[in-house]
Amino acid sequence: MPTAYIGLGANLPGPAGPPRVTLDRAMERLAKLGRVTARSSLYSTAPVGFVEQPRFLNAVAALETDLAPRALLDGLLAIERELGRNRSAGVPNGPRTLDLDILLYGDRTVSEPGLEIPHPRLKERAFVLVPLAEIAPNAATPPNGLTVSECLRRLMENDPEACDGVGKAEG
Ligand code: PH2
Ligand code: MG
Ligand code: MG
Repeated sequence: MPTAYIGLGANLPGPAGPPRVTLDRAMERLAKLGRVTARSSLYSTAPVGFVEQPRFLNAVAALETDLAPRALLDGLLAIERELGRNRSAGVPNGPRTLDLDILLYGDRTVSEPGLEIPHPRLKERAFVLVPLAEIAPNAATPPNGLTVSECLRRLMENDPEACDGVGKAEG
């Protein structure tokens, strides 16, 4: 069964409560889409892309799943909606109650409308690579097979400040 790596992010309160509670609930819901085999620590991260918004909480989960990529995406979007995601408020990269992204799906690449795997910005984003490297440093990233820790090392080489806004959340 393939392992998918799911990125979780939140920086607004939702119906479940503050971002930390939303991420906990999201982890519970993920277990209905497969078997959660690892979850990273929670990280407090400076917003990237659109900076005038609250800091995010980010994490990554490993999910062994029978669901095909598109069905997995549908399941993730349903969890986002259940936990208060409102896409009509849409500032690109703006604040959200919950964002669930497929980062990797085994060694597959997928390029379809609305579904790009690996996540197209995976290698640029310390808020994703740091928690992913915590649980899966040796996972290979298609198409060239670079490991996650190698991607993080390259990001740090190109931008030594990339990880400055990323730290483990307290508590
Ligand atoms: N998500 C974004 C845009 N910017 N910044 C941080 N720190 N964490 C995120 O999850 C995040 C972001 C779009 O999905
Ligand atoms: Mg995202
Ligand atoms: Mg998303």
